[in-house]
Amino acid sequence: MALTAALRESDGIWFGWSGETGESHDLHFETYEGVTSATIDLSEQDVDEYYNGYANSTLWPLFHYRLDLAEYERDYQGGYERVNRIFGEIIAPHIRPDDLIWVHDYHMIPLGWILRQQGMHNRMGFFLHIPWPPTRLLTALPDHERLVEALFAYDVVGFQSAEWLESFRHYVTHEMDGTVGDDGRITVGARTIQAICCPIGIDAAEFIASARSKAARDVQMRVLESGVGRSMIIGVDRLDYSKGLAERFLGYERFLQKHPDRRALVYLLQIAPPSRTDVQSYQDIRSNLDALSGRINGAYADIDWTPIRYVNQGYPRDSLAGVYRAARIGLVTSLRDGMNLVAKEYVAAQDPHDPGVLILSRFTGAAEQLDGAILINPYSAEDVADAIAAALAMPRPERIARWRPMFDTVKERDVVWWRKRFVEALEGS
Ligand code: ADQ
Repeated sequence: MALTAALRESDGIWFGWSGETGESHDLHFETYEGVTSATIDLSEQDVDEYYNGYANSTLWPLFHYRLDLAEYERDYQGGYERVNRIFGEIIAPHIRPDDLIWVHDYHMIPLGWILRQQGMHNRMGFFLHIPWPPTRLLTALPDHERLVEALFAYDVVGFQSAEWLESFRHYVTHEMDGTVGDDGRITVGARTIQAICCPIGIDAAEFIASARSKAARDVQMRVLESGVGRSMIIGVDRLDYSKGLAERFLGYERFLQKHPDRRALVYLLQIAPPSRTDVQSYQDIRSNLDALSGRINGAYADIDWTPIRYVNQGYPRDSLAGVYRAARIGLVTSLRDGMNLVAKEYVAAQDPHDPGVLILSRFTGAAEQLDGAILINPYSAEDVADAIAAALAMPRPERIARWRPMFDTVKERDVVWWRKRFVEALEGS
């Protein structure tokens, strides 16, 4: 979504995995709403080793500080490098000498290096959507040097927050004998690259318009009517252990314990569609949350009140906008998150005259930008419970005073701002 407008304007091509399995690596071209995509299928072994394996069972947990969940298998690493090589060899003949190449996320770190090996001299950039881990965690990855060295094939490397950029610089200066110049450029050996902080935004104009659409208003009314005057707390996340969903439920439970008089005045709507269901740790989180929500509802529910409404499906964007607008509190408890766009969507969807309160984990990239939120430590159930109590009691003038600057940031630093900032750096201007 973030790249659609950029690709349309620059007549660019989106290249990647089709999401399908198949034995041939033929390129399929497709044009939809002015954007051309070129995709290939991957074999089952590729998907196991590369996508479910190295990308989502090794790099994702490690980069989200979950060393306990990271799995190291040589086959996974081999699959990751093999599939990146396949991507590189297939796309190389379609690249013109003056094309800008923008590679996205942890699945594709070595792609730039592979393209350089094919003789490409194009300007190439890489953007990491997830956190960059502290050096001492990253060094637990076998062959971490090889992975980071591959990033030096790019001209520009972008991070979501100043914290992730700082961790990257720390690694480069401590593990690679690199130097950071006064202009922020990083040199290792003969290569100098630009590493920048470039926080991603949402399509704010579109989201604000969605929140005012008839579809959103209908959903907002439906939600408000079903809540019969109770304040709603909203959580929207892919079912992923990095999102701190168990911590969210436990923090909310602590609030219910501490404030018996306010119990029936509030409820939590958690929307969490399953993701990466072939990976064991994702199956575990699902059963853990089913049990936890069942236990909390069993312990506190009354004949006319259910404390947690837990929904495992996706919704269209305008419906989500209506749900956000109906919520008195937006609750984001990620244990680590590169950015967290849900926080920005929640802010964009609010009624300017009566906005809700954003409670935001300090461990998200978004926390660097949204300081009008109540910032919390999601590992502390007390902290989450106190924030819920404070948000429910917050008078309207304070809610507006906190929300307004966040709204301005979400609007100004939107997806267009993000894309321009990165592409300008990539063009070398
Ligand atoms: P994600 O981990 O997927 O993204 P996030 O930034 O919150 O996390 O984006 C999720 C998106 O999915 C939001 O736009 C949200 O509206 C949508 N979504 C979630 N549940 C939904 C549902 N039930 N129905 C419909 N839509 C739903 C990764 C990184 C983040 C980073 C983004 C972008 O992990 O840290 O912010 O990339 O760079």
